[in-house]
Amino acid sequence: MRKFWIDTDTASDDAVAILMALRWPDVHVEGISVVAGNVPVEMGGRNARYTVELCGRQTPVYLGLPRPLLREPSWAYFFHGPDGMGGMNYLEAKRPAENKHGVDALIEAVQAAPGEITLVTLGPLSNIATALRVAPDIAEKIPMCYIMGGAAACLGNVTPAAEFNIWVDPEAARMVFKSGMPILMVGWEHCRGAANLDDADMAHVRGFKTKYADFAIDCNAHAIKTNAAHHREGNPREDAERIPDVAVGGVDQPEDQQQREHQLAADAAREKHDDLPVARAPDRAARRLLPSPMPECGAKV
Ligand SMILES: [Ca+2]
Repeated sequence: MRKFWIDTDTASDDAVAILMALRWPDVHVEGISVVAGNVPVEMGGRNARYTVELCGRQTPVYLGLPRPLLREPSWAYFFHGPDGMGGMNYLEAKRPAENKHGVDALIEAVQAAPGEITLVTLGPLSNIATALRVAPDIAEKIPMCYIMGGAAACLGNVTPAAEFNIWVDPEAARMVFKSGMPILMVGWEHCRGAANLDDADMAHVRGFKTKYADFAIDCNAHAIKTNAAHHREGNPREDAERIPDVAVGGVDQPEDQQQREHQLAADAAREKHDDLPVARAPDRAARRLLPSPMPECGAKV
């Protein structure tokens, strides 16, 4: 079994990514740390715990940093709904969040199994930057960190240059990208096009008639509506919904197609660049990312 650790600001797209990881046949999720991002950390924890319970798992969920390292939080209720889960008002999960900080839990897990735990990040990098600052040795004990974030080869989704996860905490992103940890960035460019579900795709998923399939579409109800309102014209695929966060799918790229670049630099100087923070590829990195299309989903939804 492959061991994963997921760091997430759990709103609806991350919930589906967590569902996929928990249902993936040869993956064991060792733990989930939550960070402030789309929603406050407590709400993200609640959403992650609900998703874990839905999947019938006992995966521990730890709360991490409640805000970016230096900047004020910037929530995304407008997109994911007032609960981050499409306004579905899911019940509180029975199992509470663990009584340990998410950063400590991540460090302990990596140090207990050096070289074994693949890190997947789905939100701002505040937790990961802090973990690397507290325990820099984990950078060489994590075989690969898959980061959903940045916009190296397309327009961003917050500003023309900035993707949300990097924009929220660019200082943390810079620390992570400079840490020496092996990183594969799954940027916003891979969240467009074929990564989106159109109406026919969503009907197909509904056709599975499982609680997982319904959950995957239902919790994204607000995101689907908002996305459609923002993109009334253009490519139908671009109008469709991005479900799930693509970083989990990116992990299963065949090894020989993975383009690894360890020296990406996150440009944290928002002021310097007129509010245009971006995960910036200073050399050839922008052309050395994951190929499209994304792989077929191996998880049973
Ligand atoms: Ca996220």
